[in-house]
Amino acid sequence: MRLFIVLLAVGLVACPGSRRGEGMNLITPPSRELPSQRIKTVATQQIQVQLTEYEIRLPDTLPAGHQTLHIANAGKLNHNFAIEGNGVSQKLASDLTRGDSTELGIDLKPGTYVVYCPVDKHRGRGMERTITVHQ
Ligand SMILES: [Cu+2]
Repeated sequence: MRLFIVLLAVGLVACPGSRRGEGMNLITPPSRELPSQRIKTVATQQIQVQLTEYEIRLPDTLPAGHQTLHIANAGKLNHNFAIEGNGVSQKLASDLTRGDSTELGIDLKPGTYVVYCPVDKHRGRGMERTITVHQ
């Protein structure tokens, strides 16, 4: 932002100096491209998680930051979703029944996390994954 203001100020100052204003047309376009390229990095993502017997489907790697997990029970039994690691320990307040879905907001820091289903013995039957959060 500061760079943008400086370039804009230079463009305004340079304009009266050049008699026909042609110099300003050369300077202005680059100063507009810089800020718009930076805005692209700000994005809200929703990560899809599917729970079935006996598997948790979600990406192996997730980006750091505040993420929203959309968690759906795509199986027949009741399932839940827990995530632990890097000081995080969260799970859904209530189990998801068949066909049910919910959202879980979570702040992720870079590192390794374990996600699993805490219902009955589902974790030992395959509902456990290790995921990596990258910068
Ligand atoms: Cu389960």
